[in-house]
Amino acid sequence: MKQVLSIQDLSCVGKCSLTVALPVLSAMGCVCTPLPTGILSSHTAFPNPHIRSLTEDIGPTCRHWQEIGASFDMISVGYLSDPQQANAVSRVLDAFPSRVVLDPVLGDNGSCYRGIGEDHIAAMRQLCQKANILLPNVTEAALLTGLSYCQNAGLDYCQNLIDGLKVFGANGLVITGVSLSPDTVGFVGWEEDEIFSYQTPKCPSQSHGTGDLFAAVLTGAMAKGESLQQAAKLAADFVFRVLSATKEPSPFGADFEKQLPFLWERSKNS
Ligand code: PXL
Repeated sequence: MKQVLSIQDLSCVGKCSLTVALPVLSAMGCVCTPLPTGILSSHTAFPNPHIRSLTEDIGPTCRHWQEIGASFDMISVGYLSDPQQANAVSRVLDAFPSRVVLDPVLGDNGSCYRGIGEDHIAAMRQLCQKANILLPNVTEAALLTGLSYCQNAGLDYCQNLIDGLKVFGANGLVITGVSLSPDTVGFVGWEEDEIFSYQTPKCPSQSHGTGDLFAAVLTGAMAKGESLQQAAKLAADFVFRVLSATKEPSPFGADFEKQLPFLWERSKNS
């Protein structure tokens, strides 16, 4: 089975990060090894979460993995609990060479998530240089490149974001949350000098954690041999199904569980 290392937080309340990556990757027939960057009582859209950063534990954990011969086909990186963590994560990527999908979790809808400041953005820029695939939303692409945020991102604006992101050296980019017409949402990507895009109908209920669902599906599909474009399309189709079946937009997260059989069906032969 394909081995995926998922480096991001464990937020206990509010489905996101590891609490969605683990079930999604299992449903895709991959083994998901979690490396929690921190444990939070909830994600940061709830006020005043209790946060324990696990920066100090990352090095010893990886040294043990090296002793026992662990290895990974793909590594997915998401939310960091503090900016200093970027160095520790960078060393993990050096210790376990494999393809790296980095979702530079910094913000959404034009603003930073609670607790994310300039030092965090600078640290994420450093880490971006270690990624094969970058997976920002429009807000994160703007924060990383220094371009101003534009809510109604058209293809020209996305092209500017892509040009700015190419500087980090990844060989593939997917910008999520791009609405190319009033009733649709999806992604614009770049790989091997080709720009590609894909849209699904926009659902009234936007929910927390959908970027993390997208990242998990994309990583699992690539681990199983799909191209970046095909993997991103499967991720967008999955998020659309999840949001279509989610009754209420909620910080507690989207109801992805009932859609896991779709992923199993789509992944079982690859
Ligand atoms: O879904 C992105 C995310 C991940 N992890 C934590 C978050 C957020 C977004 O708010 O707070 C802890």
